[in-house]
Amino acid sequence: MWIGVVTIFPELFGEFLQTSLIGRARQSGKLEVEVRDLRDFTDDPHRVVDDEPYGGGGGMVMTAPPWLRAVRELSAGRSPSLRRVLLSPQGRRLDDAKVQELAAQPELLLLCGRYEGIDERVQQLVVDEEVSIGDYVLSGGELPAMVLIEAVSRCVPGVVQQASSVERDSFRTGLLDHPHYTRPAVVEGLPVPPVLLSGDHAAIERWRQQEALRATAEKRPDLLAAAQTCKSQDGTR
Ligand code: 4FV
Repeated sequence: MWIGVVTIFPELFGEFLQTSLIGRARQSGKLEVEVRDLRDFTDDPHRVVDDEPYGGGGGMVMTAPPWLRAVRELSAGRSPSLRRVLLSPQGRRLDDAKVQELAAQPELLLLCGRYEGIDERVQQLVVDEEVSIGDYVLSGGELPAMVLIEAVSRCVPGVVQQASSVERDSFRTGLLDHPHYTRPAVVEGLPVPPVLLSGDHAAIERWRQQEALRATAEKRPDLLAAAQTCKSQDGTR
């Protein structure tokens, strides 16, 4: 999978791309991430990328020409199915279904805005979709881009050693994850649930299912409702 990123702070991706899962995925060639500085696509001597908003009001807006040049130059030679994604609060909320959909694309180009945002005509001319990581405003699209890269990378075959653990991930099953325990067996008087020490794998699987359901009902009842709706829609009930 190839992921291009356009940002005015390419240095923010440094350690993130060298470390752990993403670092290994890039080393193994399963993932290629190309981070480009938007300022390299300006043609003015001061490499300016922002200007005052038409209509007044505070803050600055990112001007369109560098973005149009950047997206078109980075799209050249890429497959027609290249998905150009602008990270913004106006976007569709990122969830597991969207992660899986984006992970199925061979190539993604991520646009990271700053300031008050990017001139709207960029979205109209060279953006396929907007994605938001949540209903709050950040100072830039870089962290959302890293969230998306990490989530999508876990879906790339072979990136997560234990593929089964991805399949069992929260949300993939429509439920939250079951509780996890490891040594020591007693923590400040709190024991491990005995079934987990029983060696009875069928009983352990049943317990984990029950605990996943309980955690979901307790912490995210909306997920249960969604699971019910899906069930009724796909006629399995
Ligand atoms: C954001 C989000 C986000 C808005 C103005 C960058 C900032 C600044 N992106 N999900 N929430 N972006 O807050 O994706 O340009």
